[in-house]
Amino acid sequence: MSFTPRVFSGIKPSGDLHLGNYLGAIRRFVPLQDTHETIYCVVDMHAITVWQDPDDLKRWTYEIAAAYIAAGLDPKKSIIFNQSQVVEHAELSWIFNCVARMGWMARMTQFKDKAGENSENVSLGLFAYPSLMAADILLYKATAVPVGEDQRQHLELTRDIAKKFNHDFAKQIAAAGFEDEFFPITETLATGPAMRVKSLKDGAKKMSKSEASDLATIYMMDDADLIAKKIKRATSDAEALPTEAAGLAGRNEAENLVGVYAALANQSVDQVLAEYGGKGWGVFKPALADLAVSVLAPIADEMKRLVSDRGEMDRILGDGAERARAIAQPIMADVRKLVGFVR
Ligand code: AQP
Repeated sequence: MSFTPRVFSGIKPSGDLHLGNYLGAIRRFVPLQDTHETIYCVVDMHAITVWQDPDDLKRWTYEIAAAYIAAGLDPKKSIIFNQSQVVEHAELSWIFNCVARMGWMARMTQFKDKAGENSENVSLGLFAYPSLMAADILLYKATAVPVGEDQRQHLELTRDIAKKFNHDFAKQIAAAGFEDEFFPITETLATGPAMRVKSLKDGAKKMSKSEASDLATIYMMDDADLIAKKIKRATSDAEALPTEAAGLAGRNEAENLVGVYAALANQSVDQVLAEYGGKGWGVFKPALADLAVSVLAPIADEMKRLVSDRGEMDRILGDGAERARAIAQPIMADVRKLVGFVR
């Protein structure tokens, strides 16, 4: 069956946006709006799977929508909205809760990481998170999802849910005149450098909104001095940079910083090492700081301008939600019929 090439992705308003969100997700959203129908969501319902202060939730929702636009998304081309404005996300997620298996969810490494020792005491929503994510994507029959490396396992689960739904309701799908598949088997777009940006303080951990140490994370709204300070103090090692990518093996922190440089400069890791191989951190870190500031500062300035105009942001999110509903509602109507709900 052929599906309209359609991209969906989202970011949750659970903290200040950081360089990992930018390189792993937002930056890669932009070129897709010229080749696909694109839907970019601020997934506020995901954010509340852990406690969020309601004022912070609102502020971060506006900030993420502003970052999308400041990074180059055009709200006329891309649909930009916040998830809770389209109630069908919740409805489809409930149906998927009844399709997905407990064992599938229990295997999710992100749940294990976030729940830690405390798994009896976290919200039921945190456990069911991947089912809501599958609903976000399949509500629009999205064929591709750009995400960072950490989301790969959740995308595999989305495909498992789509396959099981297509299989469980195969008779009804055929009777309704659909070809063999109702939901597409969505592709994960997660290739290139900096798909997993690491903490500046620990090359084994990913950079994250919920990191305790402020120096470990470069935030989109950091000013130039702070970015330079964080990069200068980033953990590195005693050796000079290698001349080829293979020389980064086993050097987590070096691999991370070179990968970030490559992504920010739109170069390959080998190109970066052709320039900096043999040089020390005293040369590389200031160059990386200058590059990071030159890319991030204009985005931060535009984000600040946009968030100060709440009226305009509400208009953009409201318009996006209306366009999202226009795609989602007919698909949801089909799902209800397939499942056997009477209306
Ligand atoms: N460190 C990262 N490197 C590359 N990509 C990343 N992403 C997140 N961190 C990195 C990508 O950003 C998108 C949005 O992520 P999210 O906010 O919805 O969830 P997350 O992955 O759980 O992000 P955080 O920052 O770690 O948030 P908290 O700490 O609140 O859980 C996704 O495409 C993700 O891959």
